Amino acid sequence: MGLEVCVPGPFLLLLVALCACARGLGPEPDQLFLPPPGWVSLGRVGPNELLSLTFALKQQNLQQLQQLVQDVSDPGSPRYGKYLTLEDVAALVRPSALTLSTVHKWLLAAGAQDCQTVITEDFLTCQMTVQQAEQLLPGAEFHRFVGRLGGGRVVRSPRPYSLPGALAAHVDFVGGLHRFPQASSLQQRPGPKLDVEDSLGLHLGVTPSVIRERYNLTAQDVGSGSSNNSQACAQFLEQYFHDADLEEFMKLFGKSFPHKVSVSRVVGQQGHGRAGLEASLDVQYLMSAGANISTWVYSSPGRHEAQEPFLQWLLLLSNESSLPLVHTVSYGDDEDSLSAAYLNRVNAELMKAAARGLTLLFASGDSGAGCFSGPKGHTFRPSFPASSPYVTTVGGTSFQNPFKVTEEIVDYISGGGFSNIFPRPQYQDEAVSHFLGSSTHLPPSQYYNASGRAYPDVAALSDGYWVVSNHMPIPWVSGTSASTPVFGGLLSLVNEHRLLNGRPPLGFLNPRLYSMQGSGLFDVTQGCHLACLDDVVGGRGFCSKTGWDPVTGWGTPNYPALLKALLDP
Ligand SMILES: *[C@@H]1O[C@H](CO)[C@@H](O)[C@H](O)[C@H]1NC(C)=O
Ligand SMILES: *[C@@H]1O[C@H](CO)[C@@H](O)[C@H](O)[C@H]1NC(C)=O
Ligand SMILES: *[C@@H]1O[C@H](CO)[C@@H](O)[C@H](O)[C@H]1NC(C)=O
Ligand SMILES: *[C@@H]1O[C@H](CO)[C@@H](O)[C@H](O)[C@H]1NC(C)=O
Ligand SMILES: CC(=O)N[C@H]1CO[C@H](CO)[C@@H](O)[C@@H]1O
Repeated sequence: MGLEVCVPGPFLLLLVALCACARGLGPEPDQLFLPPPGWVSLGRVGPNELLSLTFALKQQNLQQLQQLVQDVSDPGSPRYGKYLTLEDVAALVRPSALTLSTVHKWLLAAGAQDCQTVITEDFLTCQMTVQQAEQLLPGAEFHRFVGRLGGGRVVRSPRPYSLPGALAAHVDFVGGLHRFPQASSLQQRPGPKLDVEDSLGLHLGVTPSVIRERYNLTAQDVGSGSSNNSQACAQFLEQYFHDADLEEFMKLFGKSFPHKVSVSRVVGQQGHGRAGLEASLDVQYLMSAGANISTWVYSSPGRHEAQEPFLQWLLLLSNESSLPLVHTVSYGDDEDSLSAAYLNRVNAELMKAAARGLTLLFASGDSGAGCFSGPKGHTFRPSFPASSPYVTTVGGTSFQNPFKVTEEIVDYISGGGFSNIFPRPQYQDEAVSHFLGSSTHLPPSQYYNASGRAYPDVAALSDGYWVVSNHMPIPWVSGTSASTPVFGGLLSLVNEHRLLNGRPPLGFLNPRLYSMQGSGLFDVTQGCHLACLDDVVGGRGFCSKTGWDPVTGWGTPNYPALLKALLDP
């Protein structure tokens, strides 16, 4: 049975078409449901095994929410900083009584047990047997898959599901059927060659003191402990950090600035396995940049085999009234692998967070402009949620001289480009038009959709980090998952000053960021990122230039100047 999932594209499309005629189209006909390379089917799951599926219920008043987000995030608006509470958001978006009762009745009749909701009532997570789930969602067929190197097991359906016609208007999508957890793209790159002739003022890779020196932080630029400030990073499948690694990291690299040596709160479940490089990096650098600030870690390993860890994190956000102000996330998927229903709903969730004044930072990805080989040839390949207009996306840079604290240039892996789904938001209209109109070597226009949301918004160093993982200091770790917690930590320091001055936290940064036109940031103007290795673009995507560009955004933080630009109002 497992082999069936490996049949190539055209046959699968036919299969989708057949299922669609027979059963009525499901909410996600465009969702990729092939396992990514490395995942192998262990066959069908027994009918009596228990599953936990997540139902995304249709929300209300999204237009109104969108307007509110615009108002509370625009420093020129009288509503700037007047954020909504989770309860306010719930009152706005909560599904209609008809939606709630229709979905509840449907699930009850199918024998679903133990359904859990969230404060906004727009998600339900229910337990049921495989047999009940396959009856509830005609077309679905649950298989167990095992991931690369035996890491991770999930239950997913390699066939599309559908919903009874009467439910279509009430359910956006069902989570836990098709999307596979993403592996981290962080890598250890070979270190550059050191020329020992001139060893004066050299460093051997990026450490907290190198970060703090480059971004102009003094030892006094840390959290004071006298505000309710806090920050968080999120970990997904099989990624755990160890307290002992954090302690050792701070012993080795944290001598020059006051900091905390432990995480304030872990939300969700940390597994007991080996530490993950990604998780270790995120925690260690968030707590070194946003030093002495209370730090939470969200750990969503996918408690049940049918859960989507990223979706679980979104549910946690909607189920907790008091949350850290800044969140950094290194998760991303190819936009083209996700259904429109899923993309739009996740975007609405990110909008909910923006309305509450949460700052969400996402890594821009580690494949430059990316590459998709479609029927009409190659195109670039945007990544999501990096391409959402409601998050701040962080790209990556390298030192011009890898052994010195110098000017930064593009790190060629830095993710960037244009969404094929989300149109260009108004806040970046001027910056993006200027880039497109003044760039002298744009890639051919068929490679990207110039009318889409362009990213990243900002950048920070992403190359050559030291990380302690499983008691081992590891050098030359690289990826935009390094730049993201660094930028997040600095924004937490800005929030610290804002809170102490009686200002609201920064919230969704982009409208304000683009109106600043790059003040408080070091512009990165040298280098291009990678893309399709074909003759047309010659392996190159976009190139950075003066001002905003889709490789490093507005540039990297100059903390004292950034603080000044972001302190008032
Ligand atoms: C939301 O929080 C409540 C109260 O803590 C809990 O009972 C419920 O299970 C949570 N919902 C989900 C989907 O986990
Ligand atoms: C910050 O760093 C840059 C480059 O290292 C330097 O030119 C500048 O004077 C520093 N200070 C401020 C306040 O910007
Ligand atoms: C660091 O935070 C603690 C409280 O968590 C506070 O007592 C201390 O003064 C802070 N250190 C500095 C240098 O502000
Ligand atoms: C380009 O992006 C817009 C949204 O920004 C979308 O409506 C349009 O369909 C896209 N065009 C192509 C050819 O994908
Ligand atoms: C997000 C966060 O850290 N909130 C804290 C604010 O302060 C109250 C009272 O001390 C805590 O209960 C919250 O957890």
